[in-house]
Amino acid sequence: MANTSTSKAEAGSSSQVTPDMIQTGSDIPADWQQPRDAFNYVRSEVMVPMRDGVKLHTVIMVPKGARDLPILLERTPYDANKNTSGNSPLMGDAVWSGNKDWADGTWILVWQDVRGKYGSEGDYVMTRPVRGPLNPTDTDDTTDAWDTIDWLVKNVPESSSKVGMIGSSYDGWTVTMALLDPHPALKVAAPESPMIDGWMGDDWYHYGAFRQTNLDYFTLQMGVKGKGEGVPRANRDDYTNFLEAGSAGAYGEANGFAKLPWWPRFAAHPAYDAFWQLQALDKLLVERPCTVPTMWLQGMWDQEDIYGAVHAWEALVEAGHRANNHLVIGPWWHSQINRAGWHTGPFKWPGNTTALFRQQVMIPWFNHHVRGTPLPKPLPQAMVYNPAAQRWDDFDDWKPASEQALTPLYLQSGFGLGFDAPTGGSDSYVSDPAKPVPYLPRPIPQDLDRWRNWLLEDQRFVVDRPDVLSYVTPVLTETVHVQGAPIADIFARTTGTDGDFVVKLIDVYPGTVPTDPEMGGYLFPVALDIFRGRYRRSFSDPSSIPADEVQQYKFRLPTINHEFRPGHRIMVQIQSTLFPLYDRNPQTYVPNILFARSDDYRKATVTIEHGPDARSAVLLPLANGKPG
Ligand code: PG9
Repeated sequence: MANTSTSKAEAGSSSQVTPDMIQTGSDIPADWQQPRDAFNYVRSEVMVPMRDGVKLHTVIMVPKGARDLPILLERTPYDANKNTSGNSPLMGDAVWSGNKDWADGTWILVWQDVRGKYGSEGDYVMTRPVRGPLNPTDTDDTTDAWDTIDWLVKNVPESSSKVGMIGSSYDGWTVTMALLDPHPALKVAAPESPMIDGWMGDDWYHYGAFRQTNLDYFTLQMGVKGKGEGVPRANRDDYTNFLEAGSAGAYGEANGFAKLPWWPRFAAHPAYDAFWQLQALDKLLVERPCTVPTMWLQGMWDQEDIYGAVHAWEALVEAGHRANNHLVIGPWWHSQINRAGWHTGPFKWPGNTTALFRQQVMIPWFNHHVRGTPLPKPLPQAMVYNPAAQRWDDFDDWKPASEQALTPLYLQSGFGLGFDAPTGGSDSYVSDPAKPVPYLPRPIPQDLDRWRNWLLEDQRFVVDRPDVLSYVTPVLTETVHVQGAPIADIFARTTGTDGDFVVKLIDVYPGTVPTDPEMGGYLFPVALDIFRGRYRRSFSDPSSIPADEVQQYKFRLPTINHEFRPGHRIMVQIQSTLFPLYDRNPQTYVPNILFARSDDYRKATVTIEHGPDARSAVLLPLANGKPG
């Protein structure tokens, strides 16, 4: 009984509602801050005013107790908060991988959203052209960088008033824009895989062939102010998705592109007209050269912006500005410099190539220019990784492609390849737009890892296709070292009135590689690119191809530093499609391939000539001259 009465008393008090139990407003307070006393940095978000009154969202991380520190600035369309949102008390843990080495307490780190994206005010314009004919406003990313640096050096008391800029891809483009009229406080810069010319060889086109898988980027970037969605897919295999859509234009318009202002502006300029010419940053850099020490950096297998850094550097060198411009080509895919660099495609490197480069070369060089600290060794004019030797090669005499001496490696009868001039012959294939050659083994889902590594894909997956011609040397008895940009020089006939040419320079590994068994027989494409035939005479004025007449297709392949070793062979592959990355050429001449109709796509017989008057070749810049 005693037990029962106790329970009743307890039940009575616990069933009573007391005032502290009742919450009347929201459980989320108007303003709450996590205590940050233990943090080793102070993070703030500010709206920095530009000259036209528009304010740009800027995140600043200052190491606690900092005095007289340089500022590292990155301007991005990809969300300044995203790179700095880690909630760790340690600055190095709070930032993304690309900044960890910089977050050691010796730099003030600043990220800014470009105009119109994420937290920034104003209108967003895709890679906003410089002020001038394409941009009638008073601002561009050159003035925005200038105004930002001006504000930072006046308003961040812990700063030494010296600024460095880094950033990859679009962010490399913003670094390059800053260099067109640099603020005096900008002391050093590294455009990493910058987008320099969107038509010639970076994100949108390669020599006029449209990179249609980038259509996702249109909706991701311009669908909403923040992060948009890519284009929805009905099939797991993009080969099917793009084939079923027909043209790239039909694909875009089926997915609501007509309402994106950039689409009609973009789609009306398939050729290299003023729209593209006036945005080409290599040309603008030469018109407005600066003295800021600059490291032009890119990946050797940069699947997005393989053209930009090397062409910007070459243009500046050709114009006499070698002294303050350096070139770095690392063994990396696009933007890998900001991630781990232990391996790339099938290659395992002797160490973390990106971290070692950042820690041993890049950051000491930045420190030298903002703090005057001595360099462990001077930065060479060019550092180009040598993948076969697995080491960096340093050059103080690396030549722009225009100054290269070239040795032809000729296509020969019987699908041979060699340094002796061919005696004659030709080979044909049927290019069928209904069965284009895939750029990766199918299925081709949206897979970041496969996309990043596609330029290193083993080409055995296409070697047996009848529409892929493969020419190969005998087994090499001495090293053939290609140092520079190979040039494809192809003489061909087609039964169509337009057509594309894809040329791949391939290192054929021996059948077995005891030290690395997975490389046995690997067909490693050391340099490849695509060229749209209508532009063979002029990039700005396309012309139809006269059916069945031999024409020359001459175009530059990506820059390499590759040793073809004894026991290996060299192969050249030629084909007409690289799908669905590149849109299909209908092979009948139409005004704008983006809007080709289904009955424009026709089979064509393509004939590759090998001499004596039409000697197709790949012209090689050889480090040690012609072998033999
Ligand atoms: N390659 C991307 C891009 C740069 C500029 C314009 C469009 C796309 C990027 O990675 O930022």
